[in-house]
Amino acid sequence: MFTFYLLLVILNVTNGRGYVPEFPIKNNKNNTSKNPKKKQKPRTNLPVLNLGGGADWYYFETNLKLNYFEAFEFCRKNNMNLLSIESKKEEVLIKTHLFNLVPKVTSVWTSGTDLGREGHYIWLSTGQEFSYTNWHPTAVIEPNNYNNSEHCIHMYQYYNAVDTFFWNDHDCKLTYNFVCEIELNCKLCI
Ligand SMILES: [Ca+2]
Ligand SMILES: [Ca+2]
Repeated sequence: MFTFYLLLVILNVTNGRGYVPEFPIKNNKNNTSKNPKKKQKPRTNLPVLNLGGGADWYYFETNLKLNYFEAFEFCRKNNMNLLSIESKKEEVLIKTHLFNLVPKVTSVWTSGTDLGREGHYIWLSTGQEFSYTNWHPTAVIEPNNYNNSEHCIHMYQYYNAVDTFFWNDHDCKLTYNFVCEIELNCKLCI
């Protein structure tokens, strides 16, 4: 048997083109590089919602209340990211669904923060600066960095109407419900 294998190796080396290992890439049916649709499915065991029918899927955690960092950790552990709100269109989708969860849920963490530099707000999930904002417009002007200790952005219902979820900077250690998301077309997401 050994002699047989030795003969095969010698034939490969001396067949005029040198030894060319032939990996089974061409015939590997599990190779999805030519099948991007297969990669487009959300890979999480949690029940995600395809709000708006686009490429973004969301998970609303309505029971567990965690601080900002724990919420971020929870989403990453489940192959998602803590919510980043990139447009008014996206926010309308989120708050319309949130309104259905009131009064059980009235406040959720987003990935927004200015922990790195005061007043420099980014979505930690993407590293991008805010391109759209919906700060709380009445009573106290937000973001106000109250007591110099508010650096994480949550979204909360001001009064009982669908369009009254606003943003506020708050103490990152407070515990709230939160929203995770999967943006399937997001090249910036971790
Ligand atoms: Ca988003
Ligand atoms: Ca505040």
